[in-house]
Amino acid sequence: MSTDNAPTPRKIIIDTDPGQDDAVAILLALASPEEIDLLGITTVAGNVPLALTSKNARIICELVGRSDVKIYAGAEAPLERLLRTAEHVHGDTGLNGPALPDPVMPLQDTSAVDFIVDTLRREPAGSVTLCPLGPLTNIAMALQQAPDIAPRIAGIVLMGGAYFEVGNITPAAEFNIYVDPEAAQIVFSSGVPLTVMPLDVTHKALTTEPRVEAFRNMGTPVGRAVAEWTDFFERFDMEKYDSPGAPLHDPCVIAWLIRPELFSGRFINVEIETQSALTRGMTVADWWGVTDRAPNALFIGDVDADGFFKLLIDRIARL
Ligand SMILES: [Ca+2]
Repeated sequence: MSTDNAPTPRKIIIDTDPGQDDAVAILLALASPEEIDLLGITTVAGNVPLALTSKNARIICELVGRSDVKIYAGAEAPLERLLRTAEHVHGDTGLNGPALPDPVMPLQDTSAVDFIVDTLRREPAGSVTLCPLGPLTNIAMALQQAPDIAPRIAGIVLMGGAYFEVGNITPAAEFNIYVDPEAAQIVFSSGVPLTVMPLDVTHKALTTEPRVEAFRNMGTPVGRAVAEWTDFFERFDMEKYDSPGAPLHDPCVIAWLIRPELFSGRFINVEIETQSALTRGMTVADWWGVTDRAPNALFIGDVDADGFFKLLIDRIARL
């Protein structure tokens, strides 16, 4: 096959709080070198505290023999709030499910924020995409510390927020935005092109039994780990939502980079509620265009779930 017309893989940084669904997103990226050039992984406190998200990111990379991936620890707490975690969903380690060995690969000495800033200043403008899969603390800190990076970011493709599905951690707010709404406000007002994967779309990407079996039936350690991760957090979501499976939130971000045609949404204005005790962290999405506020985000609303899982299964099977 000629490589003359092969597109250059997109350079990305994954900012993450693993999390079983974060793990699947990272694996999808590592399994997709044609489309994705993973420059590094930055970790943030979210689903579990930073020490565990930083450990889990290394466990995930080592599971697939990728101890060469550079992993940078980031913020231990939100900008202005106490950390709220989600062990009730993800388990006490954040990565409950299969028994996996403690990692031996090191964390990098550089902080996550410095890595993000340095990378964006070093790489050609418009060539690096940020992929936040947790609270937006690191991204906001980078934008605050180095405002010059904003016009150099190709885009931010993030999992967070909700409109029609409203909240999962409070009646009004999705977890990632709720944990650090001030950081989210900085990101959503940054002027950087945003693509948002809210609960509205992730709740359509459910881990039904045949889909989980497809992972299990790969007969590989990675396929088995993905099935067991999914089994673990599925219990919580299936009971909560009375649904046939759990939403696989974070892989939607990486899948969009690889197969954007699987998704559809609207380019709209999205603002973050930071003041109200009742609706803190709500993504106020002008889906119906009832304000004059300028659009700032491609807010995804739908996904071809079968196509999404076919992509996931095809790619994870490579690992
Ligand atoms: Ca996450």
